Amino acid sequence: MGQEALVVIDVQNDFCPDGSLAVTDGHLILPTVNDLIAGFEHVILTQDWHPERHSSFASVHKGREPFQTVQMSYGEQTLWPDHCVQGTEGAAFHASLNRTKAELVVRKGFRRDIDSYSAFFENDRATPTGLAGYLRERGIATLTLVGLATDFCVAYSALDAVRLGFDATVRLDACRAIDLGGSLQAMTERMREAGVMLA
Ligand code: VGL
Ligand code: ZN
Repeated sequence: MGQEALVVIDVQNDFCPDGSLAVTDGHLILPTVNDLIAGFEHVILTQDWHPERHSSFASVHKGREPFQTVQMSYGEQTLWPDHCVQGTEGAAFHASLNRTKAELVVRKGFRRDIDSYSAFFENDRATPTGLAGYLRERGIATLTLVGLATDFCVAYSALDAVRLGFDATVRLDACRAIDLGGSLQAMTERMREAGVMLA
């Protein structure tokens, strides 16, 4: 079965109340996430890390508003408020997140022309972040995923994890969703169908 790791997705200020892409009650997961961190031998964090004027920001698309979708070279892309800009307070981890034990921080979304929801692949579903190779080299085969947001970065990461042959469990009590047009239910179903364990 190999080793197990906890993957903590995007617990950053911009996804918490008062952040620019606030996830309702996002901060409420912190006690549970910190308890899980304490119990895992291996902990990996991801950090959404966009350059200014990133192509996923509605502000760079004339006449478009946040939460609309546009067609990109790699497919459909939801447009977001500016968020998690490299080096800003919004991109920093929430102050209550216990990151002492983190063995790896995966930054993603740092290429201006492509977004990256998943911890494994950018939104073209083909450009790897390097996480799969890192886990395999370290003999880590079983993942528990938590964080923000359930229906975007957590779900895409979990779907890629099972596609790549990892065992993946999402702890829904340690996640919160954006829920855009039914995306929470849709992505929960996709995860279940794909063999992601939901706990
Ligand atoms: C996320 C939208 C845009 C997430 C990141 O962490 O779920 N969602 N960037
Ligand atoms: Zn983002």
